[in-house]
Parts: sequence; C-alpha cells; structure tokens
Amino acid sequence: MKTTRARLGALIAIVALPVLLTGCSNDSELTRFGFPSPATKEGPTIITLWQGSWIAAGLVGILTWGLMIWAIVVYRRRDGDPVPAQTRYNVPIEIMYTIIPLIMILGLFYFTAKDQAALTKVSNDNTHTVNVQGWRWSWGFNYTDENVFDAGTPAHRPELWLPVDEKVKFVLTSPDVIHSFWVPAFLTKMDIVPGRHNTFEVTPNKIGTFAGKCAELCGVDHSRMLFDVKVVSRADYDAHIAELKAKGQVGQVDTGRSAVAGAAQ
Ligand SMILES: [Cu+2]
Repeated sequence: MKTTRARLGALIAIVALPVLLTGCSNDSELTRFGFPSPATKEGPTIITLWQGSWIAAGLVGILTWGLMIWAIVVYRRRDGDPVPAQTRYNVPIEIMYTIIPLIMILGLFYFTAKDQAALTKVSNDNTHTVNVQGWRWSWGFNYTDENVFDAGTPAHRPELWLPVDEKVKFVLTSPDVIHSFWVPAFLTKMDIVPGRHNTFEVTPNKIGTFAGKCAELCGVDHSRMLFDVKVVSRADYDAHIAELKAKGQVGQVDTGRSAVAGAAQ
C-alpha cells in the first residue's frame, strides 16, 4: 500500500510540477501562457484573465486526473477479484456533476464578461482617433484629427504610427468583405465588418514596432494583409504626420468605394 501511495504521489507531482513552476517564475512567455508581452495599458487585464482561466483549468485537470489515477491504481483488478458492484443512476452523483461544471462555467463567464465590458467600453475620452480601413488586401489609416492618411499594398506594408501613452480610438471600416484588425502585442483583435463602424480604444504604453495583421480569412491574399504599428514619442509622431502632409497625403484614403456603404454595392 505504501508503494502505491508513493507512486500516486509521484504521478501527481509530475502533473502539478509545470503549473507550480510557471506560478513561481517572473513575467515571461511561460507565465503568460504563450501570450506576448502586452504593449498597452489595457493588456494586463487580458493577461490576468488568460492566466486565471489556465490556472482554473489546471486545477480542475489535476483534481480530475488525480482522481482517475487514484481509482486506476488503488482499485485496479487483482487476481481472484470478483466483478465489483456496478453503480448506475446515482442521482446525487448525477446532480453533482451537473452543478459543479455549471458553477465553473458561470465563474469563467462572469470574469470574461466583466473584463470584456471594461475593455470594449468606448469612453470617448481618447486623445486622438484613427479610422482603420481594411480592404482586399491591405490597409489604410486615416488620422482623422490631423486629416492625413497613409495606405499600403500587399507588396508595401503600411505603417500605423501612434504616440505613446495617449489613448487612441480606432474606428474600423471595410469597403468590401469582413477583415479583422489584429495587433498581437495589443492583445486585442476586432472584426471589420462592411457597413459598420466597429470601435475600440487602447493606450499603447511601450515604444517600439509591433506586427499587425488581418485575422479573418478574407480571400486569396489574406496572408499578405500585414502592417506595422510604430509606437513613438509625441514629437516623433508629430514629425511623421508633418511628413505625410508634406507628401500630399491629406484627406482620407480613397478605396474607390465608400467604406460604410460598401456592403450595399
Ligand atoms: Cu483581410
């Protein structure tokens, strides 16, 4: 019996070790469960929700695997054992395994809904607004406050410039099909639906260049719908806007079709 317990303990330790290790080390891709380091003020909320979900799932997994392994090892068949009593229609057990998953799902739902409501709330206290236009197969960025734009092609990846520590409101529009505006380092992704103005706000808080892409399979060159996000100081941002102005990129990017009425065409 002692060796059985020792084996059981070793098995549980093997299952639990990765979870315990990830809980002990500092901020890393491992502790973020594969998520990138957040580059926005809102990012840590998403990281915490993601980590919490994994830890909850891990604990349920350890308990479930532990009980299974325990039952397999302790109640394994031995020579001469008769067929054990078969349990069927045990009402308390059936009620238990209906109610416990329900509680777990409601818990996940509560935390997800709470964070989602906070993250998608548009407070309109943003410093500036960028209208992101996604089309087959590139991107245009209308800096609406400054009345300048920049646009790319599949061969020429466009750049979206943002000043650091300033809240930006993105207004997403498409003149053709559904795309999805995704900057992995922002930990935020939102669909761009023709005929709609989908909107969200973030505050980039890390200077650097971050990759962006379309996350909705939109056609043959979907994989070429790439862009770069450059989070820079306010001075560099102003200089970039002046540069776009000097190049004559004043007004709004012309996609050839109205972004909002696109669905009807
Ligand atoms: Cu797309």
